[in-house]
Amino acid sequence: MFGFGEKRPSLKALWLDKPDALARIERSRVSDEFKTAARELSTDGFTILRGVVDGDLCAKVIDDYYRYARENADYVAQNLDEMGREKRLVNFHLWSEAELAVVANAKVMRLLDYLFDEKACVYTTLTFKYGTQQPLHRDTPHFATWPESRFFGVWTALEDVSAEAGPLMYVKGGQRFVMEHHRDIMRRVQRDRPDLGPQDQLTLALDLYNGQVIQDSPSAGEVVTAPIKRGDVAIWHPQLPHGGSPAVDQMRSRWSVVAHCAPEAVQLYMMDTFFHHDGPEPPPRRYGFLRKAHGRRIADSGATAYM
Ligand SMILES: O=C(O)CCC(=O)C(=O)O
Repeated sequence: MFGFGEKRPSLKALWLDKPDALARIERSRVSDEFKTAARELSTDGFTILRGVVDGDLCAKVIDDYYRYARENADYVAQNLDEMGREKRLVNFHLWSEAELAVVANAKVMRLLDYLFDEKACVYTTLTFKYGTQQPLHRDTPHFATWPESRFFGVWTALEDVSAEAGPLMYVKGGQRFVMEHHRDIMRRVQRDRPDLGPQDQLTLALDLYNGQVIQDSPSAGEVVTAPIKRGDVAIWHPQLPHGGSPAVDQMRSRWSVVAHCAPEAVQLYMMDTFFHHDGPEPPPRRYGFLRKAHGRRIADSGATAYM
């Protein structure tokens, strides 16, 4: 029986989202640490593995970033925000071997294999020097999969995160928050705004989707911030509303890298596909792989660039 507003579990749901998930975790032949992580992801949508990444490796990523910034000084200068801070850097793991080692961490990847029940790989990364202060959002429109929910955001702190720097925040248990279906949002936009071109309709659909997450998801659970130290790795469920809390000190660094991970055999799709693709079959493949690093396939998902 499923109550009003509850989502009927799909046959293709991630096993963590199925009604027998907790029993399956107890039966699993994995470490207690992995069981705890799976349990927290199933109930809260969020977990932290403490001290998984070596502190010196974290420091090396930051050193590499400064080397990159020196070698690309003009490009960096063109990518500052209104306060003079660098924007987020996409795919720095393709430039920095240290960052590649962070995002392909063997223990984290083994945990993802267990959570996906398939071999995991790295799609893209974002490296942040400062807190993002991003409003609560779901990642799903930007990392859509067929079957659904084959994605984890894997966020590593490269330094201890100060409370003033805008720590990660999330809605506890918010992965279960039921909102208007994204295809219905798009149909509504197409019906009500035929005057807009396809790109503007897409932007409006995303705004409406994000608006529902910001406005309504906090009623689904407590909004909490995560205390994270250098070398800790936070993992969130693809449907978890999360973001960056406001930074009291805007110039305080909050070095971190988030890797977007999926099973090797499942592709990640962007928001045009998320809002337009119908049916259970996946759209055509859209990217291949560059190489293997640390035993993991690394997707050919674009150059190192600010965004
Ligand atoms: O690092 C943060 O503050 C938030 C990151 C985030 O929300 C994301 O990468 O989706």
